[in-house]
Amino acid sequence: RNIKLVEVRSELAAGTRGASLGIDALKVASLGKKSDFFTRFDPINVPDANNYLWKNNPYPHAKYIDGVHEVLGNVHDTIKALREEKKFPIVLAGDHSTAAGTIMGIKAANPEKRLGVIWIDAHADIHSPYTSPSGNMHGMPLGMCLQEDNLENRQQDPSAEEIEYWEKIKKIGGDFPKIKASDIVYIAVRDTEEPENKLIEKHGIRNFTTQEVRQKGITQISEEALAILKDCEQIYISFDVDSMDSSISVGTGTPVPDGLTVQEALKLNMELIKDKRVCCWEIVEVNPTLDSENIMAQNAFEVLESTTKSLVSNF
Ligand code: DIR
Ligand code: MN
Ligand code: MN
Ligand code: MN
Repeated sequence: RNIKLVEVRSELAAGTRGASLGIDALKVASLGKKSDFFTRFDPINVPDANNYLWKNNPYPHAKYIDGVHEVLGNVHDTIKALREEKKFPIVLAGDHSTAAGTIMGIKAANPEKRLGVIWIDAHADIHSPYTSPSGNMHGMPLGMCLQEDNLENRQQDPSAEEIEYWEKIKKIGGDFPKIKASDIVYIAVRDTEEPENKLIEKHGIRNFTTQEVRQKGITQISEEALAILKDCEQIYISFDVDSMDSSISVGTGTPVPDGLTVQEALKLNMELIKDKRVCCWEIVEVNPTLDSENIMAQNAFEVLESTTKSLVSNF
């Protein structure tokens, strides 16, 4: 595969500051492990909009939505261009909202191809400004791609300006749903809110729990996950490092217990990425400011390096 490394120093959409430093923490981790991983790539840097952090932010139900809109547009443009060149983007990002830009770019490059998503995360990230309890937009990327407001389970009252930006974001890459809810597979999701649960139930979105991963083993879980996406012609894998257990996931904004071990996460990604339909892989939410020993980045780097090696035979 023709890999292109993409760096997105996003952080506006996380609840805790510092995720934009995650990429550099991964690089520090690679040096500690004496790995030549980063010397092999000439990465593309997607412009962030972190200057919005110092602007007035009057959007409590969709925090920094003006800046998030700008970053997602940039991510979309980059990923679309790479996919048109048949490149395989490996995306290193900060907060998880960027995954929506990635999905929109993949879809825009090949609108006729049905796109499946494997979402490895402690969280379902399927909120909208009408349902999010926090207003943090890293909890909304799948809602953006589905063009799903989930008004039946409305709990918030976003302003006209917030809604205007939300409508613009959902249209990046074209005014249509980029994926079908039934083409989402969750792995290790274990911290959701009620409006999300209702949507997951309504669409019958499958979640493979940590316990199920452990019981059935990586090979079987991968087979089952890919079988759910059997009618999809391309697959995107999104790896939020908080899918890993909170004992490992110190350096991330929202750690949750009962998650995957590093070995489980690593083997899972290595196995899934072997499917020829997988066309993009993304790792997000490393935040070294929460982690004096840089443990999170070291573990995340192991997953990144092993998964990339699994993608190319002669690494
Ligand atoms: C929570 C946390 N569901 C929210 N989401 C996170 O604020 O929407 N996603 N941390 O990664
Ligand atoms: Mn996430
Ligand atoms: Mn998460
Ligand atoms: Mn409110």
